[in-house]
Amino acid sequence: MKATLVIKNIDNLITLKGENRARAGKEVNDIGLITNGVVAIKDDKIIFAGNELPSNIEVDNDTLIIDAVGKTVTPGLIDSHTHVVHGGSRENELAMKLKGVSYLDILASGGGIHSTVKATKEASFDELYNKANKSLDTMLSFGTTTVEGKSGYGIDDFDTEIKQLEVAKKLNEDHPVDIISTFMGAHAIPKEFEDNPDAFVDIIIDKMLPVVAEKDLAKFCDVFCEEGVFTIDQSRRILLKAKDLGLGIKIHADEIKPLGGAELAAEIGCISADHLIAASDKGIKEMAKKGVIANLLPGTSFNLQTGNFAKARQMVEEEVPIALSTDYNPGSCPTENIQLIMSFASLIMKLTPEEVITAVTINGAASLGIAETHGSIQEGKTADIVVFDTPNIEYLIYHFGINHTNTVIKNGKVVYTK
Ligand code: IZC
Ligand code: ZN
Repeated sequence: MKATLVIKNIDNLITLKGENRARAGKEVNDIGLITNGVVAIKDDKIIFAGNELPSNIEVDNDTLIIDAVGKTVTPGLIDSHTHVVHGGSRENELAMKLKGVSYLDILASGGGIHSTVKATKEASFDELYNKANKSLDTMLSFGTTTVEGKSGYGIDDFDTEIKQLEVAKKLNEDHPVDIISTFMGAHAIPKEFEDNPDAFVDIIIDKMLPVVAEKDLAKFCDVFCEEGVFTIDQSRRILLKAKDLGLGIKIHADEIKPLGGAELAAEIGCISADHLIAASDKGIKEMAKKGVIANLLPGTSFNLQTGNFAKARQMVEEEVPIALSTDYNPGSCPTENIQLIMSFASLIMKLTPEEVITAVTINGAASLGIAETHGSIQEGKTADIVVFDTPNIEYLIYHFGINHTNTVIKNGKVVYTK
């Protein structure tokens, strides 16, 4: 078999070798580290990862060779919670936030998500496409090879919800980074439904979700379950309908107020519950029991300026599998930089480098239902790989705030070099 690409002399090759599923608890300590490693790729698949190329793998003049001496190689990073397709920006909220006005107060007064809804409605398909395309370029430069992207800036304007999902679909076809779409019409209560939010929930259930499922516009459905947004009961109704229609289900749970979102995620079988800053001890235990992935977003905690972060160590002790994402959005986490999130996860939430790397690779893949094909460097899996210009993963996390990416390989092709 002839290799099309070989990465050789890798100081630290982090394979995440093991079963194609989310990892939790102590098993996360084993990230499949190989020193002085080599990876061989044929077309878009990994054909070998280990110490010495076996004799049945041929290398000739057409094989691209990358020398990774002094470098660290990981699976392509997976950013499994973003709101990447949106119009406008919200830096106008900064002055208010600095004065102590909270995220939920800004939302309740008609700003926040509502201002992005307006900007997204007003933006053309091409404007949304070009803006998100630029963000994907930035994400790729930081080592992200797959992102999840949510709708939710049309809310009751279903055409805008569909426009967002179609932009994501086109970008998935055109851009090297894969986008997996989530329908999130239940992102805010539209002003017209303030006195009767259940009527909007009915519209999502009866009018929107069936179309999203029928047109195959999204793989997942998500709800912003939060005080002043969607209640536990409303979230349950929406997500159960989505599940019925064959969509995977996710939830923005206990981000700010402890409503019991973690418990609901366990009850109805969400693949992930995201944020969890205010999750209860009981909710964490129930998530562990059901294997719900905790998708933690420390960049959002940082941006909300409350000083509250998810109880990541407790979740690890309870054996909840953990993913980590940027939550890239214009309001509560305007950054595409997953490496910064990895540093926050370790320096603030006290996750170990092994826990962090697992969270942004195989566990991120599992939270998107793609662990069979993505998230680890193993024979037969998709060749999505990052070469970092760092001697080890500790350095990648500890030397924070800069871009350590040297080379990104997507589907077996070099798509970014420094
Ligand atoms: O635009 O504020 N938390 N949704 C829930 C967001 C943040 C995105 C936004
Ligand atoms: Zn979010």
